[in-house]
Amino acid sequence: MLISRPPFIRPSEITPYDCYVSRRELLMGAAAMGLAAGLPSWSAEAAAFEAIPSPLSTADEPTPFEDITSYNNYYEFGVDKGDPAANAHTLTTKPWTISVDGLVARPTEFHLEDVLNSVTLEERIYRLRCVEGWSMVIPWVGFPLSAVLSRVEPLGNAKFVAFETVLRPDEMAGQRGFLQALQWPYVEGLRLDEAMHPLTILAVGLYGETLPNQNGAPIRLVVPWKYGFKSIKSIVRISLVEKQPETSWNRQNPDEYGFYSNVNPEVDHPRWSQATERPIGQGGLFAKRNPTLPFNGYAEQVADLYAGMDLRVFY
Ligand SMILES: Nc1nc2c(c(=O)[nH]1)N[C@H]1C(S)=C(S)[C@@H](COP(=O)(O)O)O[C@H]1N2
Ligand SMILES: [Mo]
Repeated sequence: MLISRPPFIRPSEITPYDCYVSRRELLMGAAAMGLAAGLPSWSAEAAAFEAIPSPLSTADEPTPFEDITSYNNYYEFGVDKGDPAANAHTLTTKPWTISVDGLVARPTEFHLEDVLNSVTLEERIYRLRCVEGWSMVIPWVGFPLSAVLSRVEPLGNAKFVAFETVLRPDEMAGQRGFLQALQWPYVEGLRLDEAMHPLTILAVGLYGETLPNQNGAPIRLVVPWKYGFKSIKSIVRISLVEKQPETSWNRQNPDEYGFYSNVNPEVDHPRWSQATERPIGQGGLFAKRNPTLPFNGYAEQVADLYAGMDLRVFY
């Protein structure tokens, strides 16, 4: 079962969304009174996810849980939007270790549980905007990537951060066989200042629950001002490097996908416009399209990172 629920409510009586809303209200009230740390756990599994609501969240209404967990991109489990929900249960996510290495004073292999015990989990409601023209608003549970990076002490010559997804063809159907959609493992990268930005998080849950496998369990990146494909899933390695690292989609199709991948309504994808987006979970294919905002609505916080750069060249 992907979802843990309070033990005293039968699963048939609630949806995860109802559960989330009531717990969120409880936490909001508790956070306002400075009490969040003292709340009772709902269950052993959910105990880690008494996340404190973050002021960095958008005020937009979250996309329904069912849509967030059934309309996915995770090519290790197939190329259709429904494939990850159908196939990703084959990935073992416990135990899980993440190597943080490269140009750092203290290269470390972290056990995920140890990381979770040492950080404050926050609920961050961020917009995920996909290059194919759809968007979702997702209540992630996570913590700043900077919390992990500062622990390994990046050296002065570290300029970029490279990320790697697990390589496990035995457990990932899309990594087996003849026709490979991408080169494995899936890799991504950020400039060090982008990686250290407070909006950049590692997510371990959504809607207050453990991250479902199809959404990148047990730990995935979320960079809210960039297109969804930068948000690499099921991370096992984070390396501090001097040169701009390779990224999966750029390697596959460099004309369509650049290293920066900032959401930019003024720069079209070569095959379609990026000016509007279709919100998932609001009336299907007939939903009203919304105008796409520069940096996905986070311009005030992140535009400075790109001062003086021509974002048509660095797309
Ligand atoms: N390892 C891995 N990470 C990945 C992908 C992938 O295929 N493999 N797809 C990316 C793309 S294209 C998108 S839009 C987002 C989708 O995240 P979601 O399924 O949680 O909405 O994950 C990104 N991270
Ligand atoms: Mo995507």
